[in-house]
Amino acid sequence: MKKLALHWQILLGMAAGILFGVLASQMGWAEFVKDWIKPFGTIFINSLKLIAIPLIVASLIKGVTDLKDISKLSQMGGRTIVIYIATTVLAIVIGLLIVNLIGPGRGLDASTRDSLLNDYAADAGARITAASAQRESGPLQALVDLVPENIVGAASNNGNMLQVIFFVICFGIGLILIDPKKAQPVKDFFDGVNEVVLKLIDLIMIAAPYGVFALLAALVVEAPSTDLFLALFYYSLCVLAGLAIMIFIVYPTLVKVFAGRGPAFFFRGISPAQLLAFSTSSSAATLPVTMERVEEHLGVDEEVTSFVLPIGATINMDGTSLYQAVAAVFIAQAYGMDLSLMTQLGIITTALAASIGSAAVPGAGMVMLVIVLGQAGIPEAGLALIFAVDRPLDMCRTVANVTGDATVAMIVAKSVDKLNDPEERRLDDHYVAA
Ligand code: DAS
Repeated sequence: MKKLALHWQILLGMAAGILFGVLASQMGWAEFVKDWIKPFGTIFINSLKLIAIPLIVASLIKGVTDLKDISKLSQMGGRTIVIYIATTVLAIVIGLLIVNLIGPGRGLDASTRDSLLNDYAADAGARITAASAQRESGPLQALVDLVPENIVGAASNNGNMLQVIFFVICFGIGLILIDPKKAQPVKDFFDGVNEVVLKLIDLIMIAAPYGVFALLAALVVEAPSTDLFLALFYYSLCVLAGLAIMIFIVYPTLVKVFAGRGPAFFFRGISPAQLLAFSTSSSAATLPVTMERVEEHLGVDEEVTSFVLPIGATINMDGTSLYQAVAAVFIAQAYGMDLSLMTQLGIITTALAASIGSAAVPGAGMVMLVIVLGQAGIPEAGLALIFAVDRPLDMCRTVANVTGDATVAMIVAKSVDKLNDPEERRLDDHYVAA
């Protein structure tokens, strides 16, 4: 029997996981799921995160040294950052339009609001502390944080991949500048590492359906009660509507107009990475698969993916920035505050900064939301209002983050004439070949 395409395998794993989670909740097997199923989901995510750093190092060195001259690096880098900022600002504006149009916070009744504030105040407090620690720094802190004092320490703190990327780009530039005879063995070594890592991704992805089964079964068992979703229904609807506009309208349009590829081709290529982003809520864990899909199935040359995608996974979070804009205005509405146009325009810059600063791990977007709230004078305790539904929304905004990165990679590749016709090889055959 012909093997199912990878995205169908993952979808099957997700559906089975959700069904088993519901059954486990009904049958009182929650402890069993937590002790004997959830660990396999954790192992799956950790194996993807484990492979992310070696992949970034090997592919980025290959990508930078293949550029041959540094001017192309700065040209591609500049273009990438500009497009990333443009798509993030667009996402925030879409979020602000939707949340002002629907006004979800105005409908929240006071008793629900107060019970949410009480129930989740402790958790919100912890997040506020975490974020305010990050906020204490000066205006140039982000620049200072770029340069690690210790590369091993930077590589181990996977929330801050930018330091690894910064070091590897410097290393690649150094390789371009030295005697080619001396550089070649180093380049060959990293080419080999790159091939090994890509093969390891194939092997890890064989476990994908089982990994997402475990992740979603555990998630369903641990999900908060449904009445909280009803209380925050309109708020969740605003976030999901905005994310859907980005994922199903904005990105396919950008890919069609600026990369000349149709929506069917785009979604068929990127869907396994989107499903993984949904299941793991982590752009960092999904990055190895995003890179494989964008390279092998969307035709983007490795010179571009190795540069654009690792940076995108850390600083380009369109889904997160849209969510932060909606959440900030929702909380203000719930407190009966009317934000002026100037304050809302200010939210555009703070949500842009907060999404750039958000690490590519689950829940990072909500931690950084405190910066947006603080700047707009919105009570930070309001974080407690949205805590209950954050995880499902995190899953969806991570899909938008990953889809946005793939979109920009295709646009940049097209603009530097590095968008090839992808090999006929379908991913599932490729994985089977592993
Ligand atoms: N989960 C984050 C990511 O990995 C996004 C977020 O928390 O908003 O992209």
